[in-house]
Amino acid sequence: MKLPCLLPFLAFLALATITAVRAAEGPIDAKGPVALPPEIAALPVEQAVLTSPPHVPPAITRKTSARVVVNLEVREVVARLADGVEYTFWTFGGSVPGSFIRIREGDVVEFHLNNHPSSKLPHNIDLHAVTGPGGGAASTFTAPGHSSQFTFQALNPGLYVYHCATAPVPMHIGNGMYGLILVEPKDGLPRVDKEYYVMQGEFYTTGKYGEEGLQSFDMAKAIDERPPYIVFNGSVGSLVGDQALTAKVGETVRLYFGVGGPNVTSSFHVIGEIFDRVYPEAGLKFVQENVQTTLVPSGGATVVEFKVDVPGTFILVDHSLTRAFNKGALGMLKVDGPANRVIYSGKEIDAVYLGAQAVEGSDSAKREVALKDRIATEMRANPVIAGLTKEMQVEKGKQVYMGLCFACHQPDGKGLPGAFPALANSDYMLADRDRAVRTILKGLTGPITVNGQAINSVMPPQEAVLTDAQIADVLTYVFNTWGNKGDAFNAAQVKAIRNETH
Ligand code: HEC
Ligand SMILES: [Cu+2]
Repeated sequence: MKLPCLLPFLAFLALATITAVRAAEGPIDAKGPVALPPEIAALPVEQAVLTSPPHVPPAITRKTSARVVVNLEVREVVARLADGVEYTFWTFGGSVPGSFIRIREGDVVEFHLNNHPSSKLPHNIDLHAVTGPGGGAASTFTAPGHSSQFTFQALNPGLYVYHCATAPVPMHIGNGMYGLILVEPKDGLPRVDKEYYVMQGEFYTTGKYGEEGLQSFDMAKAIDERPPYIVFNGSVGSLVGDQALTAKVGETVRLYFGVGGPNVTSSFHVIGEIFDRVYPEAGLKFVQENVQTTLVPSGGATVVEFKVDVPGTFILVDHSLTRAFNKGALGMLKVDGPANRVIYSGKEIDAVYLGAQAVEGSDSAKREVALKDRIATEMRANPVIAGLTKEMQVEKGKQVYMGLCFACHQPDGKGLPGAFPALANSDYMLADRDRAVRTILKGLTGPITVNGQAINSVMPPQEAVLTDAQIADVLTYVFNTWGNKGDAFNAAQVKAIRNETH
């Protein structure tokens, strides 16, 4: 279903919501600020600090209540969902999840929901921290270019989800309208070294996972609960590489983790760590210790704490693992610092193991390769497209290289003396293109000389790991990087060598 054809439907539902709210609450016309009792009117007023994920506002140090003013802006923004994939997110504060709000038990919150004039739709907010109709939704239905205000007192400490509750609610949540609000207990939380904000949510795109271009919301997939994407912090890769969470050995890390949904629960786990403490379901009264995986419901949250004892990369996942490895629910925590060989030895032995040689592709995968070959042949006839294709292959090949080859040949292609030969300016590689293809497919053993350096080692075969296209891409990359120059490789060439008999 495309957005334009949904609009009349939405307008109808919006009207239906207004009508429903009117029925439940009387007229929704703003009544003007409620006269506050003197003890509340006398509270000191402060502006809430809001942060976008993965950041968390500073801990609250005051020991008494305040009147906290929250200004949250709804914006509809086009942003990256995955590489080459864009999505029109509806956001609280411009990010998915929305801005993190931090208040203290007993605070009186003056909440302003501002809907940006460029928004196409009305929105509201249901904060699970609110005691009152709709968690605030009944008082915050806000048209584009309007602002609503209501006031609530935070009675219960805990970490709470907030979300848009405008019809159709699953669509508003499914487009990214959720976030967390922390109500700190009166005595505060124990001190930790690092705090981070992570939320899981799924996206029901019309296209399948990875299908490029601007994607829109697919209501049928949402009803069937078949999301192509299940991600942390609003996109695939939001917490990997340069954007990974960080900590130092010896530090204690606290994660505020929530699930926006709209439907899918999370088996939240950090690979290589044990949660020293979990506040189950994010009530802040009871602590469970030594937990491997904690279940977080849709529209729910948890708080986990752990000390990081050894350096390395720890992987945040939904332990329903195809969600992590095939749909995006994967993040990283990079820990720096000295190793502790007693707690974790590191790799003790590395022996050569040559795995299964070739894996049969499915019929349709083969057909896809054949079709891609035909398209490639057609495109090579066009010099402009051929030039662009090569550039694209270099980019795709770089991803293959950085996911696999770099570990041995190094990111700069210079190799490691005595262990891994150079690919940058390699006379050996550049001299024979077919041999380069064969090296990747079948591996390479025995003595060779690269730029005058003798080497006699083992390169594992990649024919079971990489497709013909990936091999063509990675070779196009290494033949056109670090000063190397050469033509593009194509999948047909690789395929011919893959099938050659000796
Ligand atoms: C596990 C380590 C390892 C990985 C991963 C690896 N190689 Fe190699 N590669 C080697 C070693 C070792 C040699 C030398 C083999 C020998 O001594 O006969 C080599 C040789 C080569 C050569 C020929 C020698 C030269 O320097 O020109 C090329 C080309 C090459 N590798 C490319 C790649 C590409 C591209 C990838 C990724 C698809 C890759 N390798 C992945 C270890 C590796
Ligand atoms: Cu909304």
